[in-house]
Amino acid sequence: MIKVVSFKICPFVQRITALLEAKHIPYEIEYISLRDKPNWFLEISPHGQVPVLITESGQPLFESDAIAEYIEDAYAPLQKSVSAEQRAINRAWSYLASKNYLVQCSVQRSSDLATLKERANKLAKAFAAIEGVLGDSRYFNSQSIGMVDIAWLPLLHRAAIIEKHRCYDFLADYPKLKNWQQNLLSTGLAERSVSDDFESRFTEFYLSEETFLGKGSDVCSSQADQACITASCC
Ligand SMILES: N[C@@H](CCC(=O)N[C@@H](CS)C(=O)NCC(=O)O)C(=O)O
Repeated sequence: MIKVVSFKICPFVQRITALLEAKHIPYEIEYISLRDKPNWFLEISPHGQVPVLITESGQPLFESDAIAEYIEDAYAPLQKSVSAEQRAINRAWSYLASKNYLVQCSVQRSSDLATLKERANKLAKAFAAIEGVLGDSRYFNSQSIGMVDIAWLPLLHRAAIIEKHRCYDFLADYPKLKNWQQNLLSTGLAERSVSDDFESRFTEFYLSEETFLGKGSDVCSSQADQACITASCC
């Protein structure tokens, strides 16, 4: 059986587990501490990062983009008859998501409003870009879930958790993205691709007393703050 080496709140891992879930591919998962990485992990992960996926034949794979492409190539494709051109387009929009995972993490960890605004601007560029190409279909330019949906799921899931716990919506300026987020979340893939305690682990880290978002009363104090954080006024 496939094995995924994981860290509970890692978005790169969630992209991989979401893809496995979407394709109904059985897998086991092993969580490790990134502060105290086991030797066996360092031997199979050249850069010491999760996710690592160990294939059914025992081959360790690293780098989430490569792992996602392996899962798509080695198992029945998520969407049938995707042309080479469309596959390249899908990969490009997927890379835009994965390049912004750490950006979103840094936004969420910002300790003050000025830092949060500066970092959120970068994330907003990616959101604005995809807003511009989303159509009226349920998922990314399709009525069925595809690779781009899976790549964007961690970003949209995390934005939803922040919105639920704080009156702060990273997607407020992007109606199509918001709609896409709701459609994706309604599949249940977000929950199925993380551990049962994901939300509490996530909020403990990103909505702690150390983060601006965690100091809820400051963020929620006025609608003006909310608008200013998300909009181009920043
Ligand atoms: N480019 C890597 C990034 C993965 C990554 O940054 N993973 C983080 C956890 S979310 C990690 O393992 N950090 C530990 C470290 O860098 O030492 C990928 O796409 O797989």
